[in-house]
Amino acid sequence: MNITIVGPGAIGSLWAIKLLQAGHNVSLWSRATDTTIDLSLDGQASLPFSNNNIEKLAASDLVIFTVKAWQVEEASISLLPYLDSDTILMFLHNGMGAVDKIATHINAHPVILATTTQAAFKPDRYRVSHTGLGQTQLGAFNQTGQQCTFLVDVLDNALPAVSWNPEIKTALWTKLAINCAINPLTGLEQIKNGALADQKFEGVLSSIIKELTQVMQAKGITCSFDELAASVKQVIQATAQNNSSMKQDMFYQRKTEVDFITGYLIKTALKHQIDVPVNQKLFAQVKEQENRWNQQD
Ligand code: KPL
Repeated sequence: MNITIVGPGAIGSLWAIKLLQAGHNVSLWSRATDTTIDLSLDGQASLPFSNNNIEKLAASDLVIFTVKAWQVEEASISLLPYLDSDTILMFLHNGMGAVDKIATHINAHPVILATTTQAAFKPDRYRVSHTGLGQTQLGAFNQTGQQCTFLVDVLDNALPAVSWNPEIKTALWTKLAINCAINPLTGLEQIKNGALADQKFEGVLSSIIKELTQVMQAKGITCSFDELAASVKQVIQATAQNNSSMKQDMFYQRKTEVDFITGYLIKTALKHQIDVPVNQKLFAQVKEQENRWNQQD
């Protein structure tokens, strides 16, 4: 297939290399002005990718957006004029709500939502480390997206395990819950994910998860406090050595994804008239820091 990866950060670069190695024509679209970008995975020989090539973009059968949630709107709308309506658009990022915002612009295309537990790290622009094996789930955002189940084979062949989830919203909400529990706390405290296993975080984590359970149940998602708490605990253990994406963004004083993580939870809670004071407080604390950096610029 002809595939373009938009936003080759750690996860995007990992997919780019794996898809190229699986025999696909893969190109990149990024903020860098270089026409070629060399990427090397886990110390292997570098592979050259063309970057920001309009002909390759226009010939894409599949465009995978691995930009941050807050970049989805700008990144996708600017590229749509170059794409055929049968080009499949796939979105893979933390948080929820970003794709809903652009639904009317993209609905002519088959659209796929994805979530992954693959872990990758990019120490610099050219090197990628695959730091944890995980699973990727795909699901349809719209009706034509439902005809794209064949993508499971394409992607699984390149970077297993990939599966189709007819209830992708449930998987996205579960990942959102994990991010609501881990990201703001690790960002504000500047600690690794594993530090949240300390007893001193038990109370706050339990309150975050209680609020999440209420909102998810109001949305019709089948889940219980115990199940969510077990998932959060499992991810804290499995990613104990990780610096969460929000910890890194806050360390480098970059814009975070909090609007699409805790912010999305708060918006949904409001619609269902559910109080989420603990998540609200964490949201306000992260936003306060973001606003402070903006004022410094
Ligand atoms: O998705 C993550 C993130 O850092 O954004 C988790 C699952 C918390 C792993 O670090």
